[in-house]
Amino acid sequence: ATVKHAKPRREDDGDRSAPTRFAYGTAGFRTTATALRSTCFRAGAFAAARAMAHGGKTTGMVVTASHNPASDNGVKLVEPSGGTLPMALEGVAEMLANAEDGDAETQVRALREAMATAAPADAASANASARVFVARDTRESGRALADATLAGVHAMGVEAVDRGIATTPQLHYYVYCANVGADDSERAYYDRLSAGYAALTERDEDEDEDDDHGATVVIDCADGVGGVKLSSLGEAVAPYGLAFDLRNRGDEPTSSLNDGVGSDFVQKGKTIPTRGGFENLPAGTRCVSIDGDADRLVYFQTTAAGGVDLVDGDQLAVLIACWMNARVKEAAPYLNDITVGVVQTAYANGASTEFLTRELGAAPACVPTGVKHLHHRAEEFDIGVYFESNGHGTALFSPSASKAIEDATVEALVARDMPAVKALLALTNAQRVINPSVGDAMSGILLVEAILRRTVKAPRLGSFYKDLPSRQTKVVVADRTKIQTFDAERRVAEPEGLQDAIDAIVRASNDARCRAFVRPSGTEDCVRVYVEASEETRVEETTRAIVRAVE
Ligand code: 16G
Ligand code: ZN
Repeated sequence: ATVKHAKPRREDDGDRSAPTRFAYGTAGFRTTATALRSTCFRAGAFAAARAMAHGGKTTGMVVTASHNPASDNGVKLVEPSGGTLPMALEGVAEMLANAEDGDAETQVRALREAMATAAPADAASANASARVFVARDTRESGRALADATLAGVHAMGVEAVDRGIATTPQLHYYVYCANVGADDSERAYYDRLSAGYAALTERDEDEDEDDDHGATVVIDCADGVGGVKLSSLGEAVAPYGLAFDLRNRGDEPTSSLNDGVGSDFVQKGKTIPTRGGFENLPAGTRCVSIDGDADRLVYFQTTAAGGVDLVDGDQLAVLIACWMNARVKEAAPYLNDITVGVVQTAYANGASTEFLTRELGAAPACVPTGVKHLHHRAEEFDIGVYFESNGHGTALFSPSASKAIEDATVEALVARDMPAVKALLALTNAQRVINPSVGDAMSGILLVEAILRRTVKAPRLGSFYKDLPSRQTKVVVADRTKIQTFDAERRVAEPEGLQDAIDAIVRASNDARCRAFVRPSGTEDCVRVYVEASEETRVEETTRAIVRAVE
């Protein structure tokens, strides 16, 4: 069958005759579902080529457009480590996706031949063991696009495994397990996470059982894949006293993916989901919203006025990093030179940055928007916690930190230093709750719930610091690529004069805590303006002035 290459949305508004290009963007190829068939076929072939290039490993592809509308779709590629595509290879993937129309099959044949000549000696054996796992979210277009992907993998002579419907982090986890020789089944995923949760929340004999009434958390599943998957996870954790009350599971006539529901809606609008009966919950109810592929989460508490106290990614990073840091300190005599570091983006509320700097004794690292940048930087820490304000994030333990924790546990046990043993076991069990490949909403919920339950004076979520008022605004311009930034998107390099204008506006606000930046979106045709200040009105004035400067 020949696969037609339909035209995706054009990025260049200027020259109508110029070919439209697919860009890998901040998180994979993403556009209207109908334009994606041939891209999926080629991306499948590319994932197969990656499996071969690694000498016959398993790679993966997820068909999803995350928090975007139901009519969109996209693909994300997964490396054998379970991680995302190395940035250096995005260009190659783009070349393949943008190759001339009509003959995807010919190009795939060429790619296949190129692979064979690149490593002629072991090409045959690499071919034999190479595999690609393909999964999709619940979008209607998913089945056909997964089929196109599987066909692309087959065209390379590589085994294609249809993993059905899965969250993005699940598929990453399956790929990771397949390559380290661990059980890559869905069952094993729930078993690992729930066993980790059980171990992390287990009470000692001398602790008062009466203190522990278990916990219930209300979850807005965004009418997406989380609806099904969280119900399986819920069954696995129920015996350990954690109950999920799942709303917006995508199984009702009114269900509509990411539409007035989900983490993007709740975080951007600072408001409760429009469906799922959140308005009827008692004030102070602990709730979570995830997105359409379950790789991000934000918490919130309902307020008496029907609003939300948002606990965004910045707040979650603080909760997790401070908890880890406290355990590291408790284990201090046995666990030397292990530091907990946090990675943020320019969007992180200044109050969170100040708080973390004080608590951890060092300023968090700041990197450009997009999970790949945060993840990469977090790997440089012993224990690296990263979150975007929008809820993408996780905690990473370096291999040497994991080893140091193991060794220290033995030493502390020998010394019968039980408080230290307890702290070290908590760090070990936290690693079992955490999906080791990528940030994962399901795993994040278990970690946060366990931390809240294990902390004697449980902090009210979101009570660490008070957010500075802030605002994000979209500005549509003729050509957003004219704006170039540096210093982790905090400063504009081009067009000339714009940064000076922003600086002058911020200075004129006469507010020492006023901060602003401008960056071109990586996912939409617009420029984003972020402003924070100590007062709402200051934020508004400053935003208005900067928008004028950008236009
Ligand atoms: C993508 C990114 C997200 C980022 C957002 C920014 C991943 C998995 N997703 O959704 O991290 O916050 O883009 O969008 O990396 P923007 O460039 O349009 O502001
Ligand atoms: Zn997502």
